[in-house]
Amino acid sequence: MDAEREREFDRVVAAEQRVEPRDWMPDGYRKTLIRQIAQHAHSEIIGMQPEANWISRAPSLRRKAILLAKVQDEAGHGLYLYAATETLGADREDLTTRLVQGRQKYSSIFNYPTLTFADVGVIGWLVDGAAICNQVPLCRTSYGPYARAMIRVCKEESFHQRQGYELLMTMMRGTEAQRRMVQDAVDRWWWPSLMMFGPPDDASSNTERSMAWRIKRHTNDELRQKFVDMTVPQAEALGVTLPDPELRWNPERGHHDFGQIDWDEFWRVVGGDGPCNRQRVDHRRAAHENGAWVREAAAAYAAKQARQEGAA
Ligand code: BYC
Repeated sequence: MDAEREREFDRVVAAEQRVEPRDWMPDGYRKTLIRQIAQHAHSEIIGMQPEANWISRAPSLRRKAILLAKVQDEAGHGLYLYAATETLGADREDLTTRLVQGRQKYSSIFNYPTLTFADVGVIGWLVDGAAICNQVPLCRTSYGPYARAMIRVCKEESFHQRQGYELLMTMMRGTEAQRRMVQDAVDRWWWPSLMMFGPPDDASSNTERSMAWRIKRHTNDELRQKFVDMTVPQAEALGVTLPDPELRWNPERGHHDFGQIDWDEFWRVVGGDGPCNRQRVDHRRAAHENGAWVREAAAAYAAKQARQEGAA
């Protein structure tokens, strides 16, 4: 029976159809999806912190409104993604507990500090740019609820990226001090942005299996290369220098070559020892604890509604 169901699952995946929550799926497929989608959801929620740091200090009402809307979008993305994990049988409370206990990962990128307002622009341009590169192919991922969530997430991420680029363009047309601020932010965020795509293919434990299941549609190195190729002309248009002396066009490969990424730094940050890991997780834990009364009130209200509907 299982062999028959597995054949049907393989057929659906090979035919580029979607696997849906009620369909049979191998345990490993379900576990991999829960791992990846939960990490992705955690990244969206933790990712609210570095930018929210600047909401109260945004330089104008317009920039404050834009930043507020963007950070709210990230919360929405986290919620769609947690909802997608629930369709696989995961429990949201359990996932949050694993995150705050350091038993589940979130993206390395959000463990770096946002030191100036230019960081808001650079996060939009580079971090959201990298996120788009990684997530557009996930609109074709084999699991239906994840693929559908990604379509909306990517539309919103495109706005985020454009707001970052527009912010930086504005600063680059400003004073010399503003231009220096932008360049300093680019210098600090470039390498961590390249690390977002994950370890090199030969050190990526999950890629082969995830590609076979069509959860991932490209390898980490393929997407990283695509991001570099896409970003170089944008940096030129902006008038900033990407901090890599080895970055240059390679006509034979038809791609840009780039320097060696500091993988020791990556693994340190992923392992919990980056500049802001402790602060990010502590803040998340405190927000969860402080929000307990909201969850209790919502549950009490839902129970009351159910009682009233039962009595009617
Ligand atoms: N940070 O076998 P691999 C966003 C872990 S964007 C931390 O290649 P996989 C946002 C990996 O989990 C950011 N950990 O893994 C943007 C694995 O450990 P486990 C979130 C990382 O899953 C703007 C181990 O290293 N995006 O949210 O095949 C504003 C070996 O890696 C990282 C997504 O999550 C990293 N950078 O490939 C606000 C997109 N990279 O789990 C928010 C969906 C790797 O075996 N996720 N690790 O213990 C993916 O596409 C894939 O999960 C990845 C990694 C490409 C990230």
